[in-house]
Amino acid sequence: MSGNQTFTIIKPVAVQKNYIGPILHMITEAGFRIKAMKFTYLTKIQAMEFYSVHAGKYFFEDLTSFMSSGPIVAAILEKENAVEDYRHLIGATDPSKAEEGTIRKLYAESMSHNAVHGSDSDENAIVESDFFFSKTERY
Ligand code: DGI
Repeated sequence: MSGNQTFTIIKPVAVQKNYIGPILHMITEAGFRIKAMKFTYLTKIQAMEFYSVHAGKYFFEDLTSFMSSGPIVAAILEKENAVEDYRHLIGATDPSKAEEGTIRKLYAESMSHNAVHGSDSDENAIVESDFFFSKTERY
């Protein structure tokens, strides 16, 4: 994978509220191309592995329970400067601090139910994409 890709998850609460369409629309309108995508879910153990960097933090139990509470959409997105531009499109982790027009400002409920995930570095984009997608599942 090149540095032009990032990885995203549409989180359980956003899927449950029928925001998949509007969120994907914002993603494609912003110029990202979808290179891989699946409707899937995380078990509790998989959620703990995916977010292992946060193990031991006070919100880890809530975070991993939430992320394994229902279906999600996982996707690999491509665009020049993908990681940084996607972090800008999704907005701050805490939606009350997210800029107007960002995905989290529009569709997130709270810090822990913040609608979407976006990789925070090129390295993590690779690790996270590999967590969900095999070679044959990518274009
Ligand atoms: O990359 P982000 O999702 O913006 O943020 P992150 O990687 O620092 O944290 C991953 C997720 O963990 C985040 O989307 C929501 C949750 N989280 C992070 N910090 C806090 C938190 N949840 C609560 N309740 N409180 C926090 O301080």
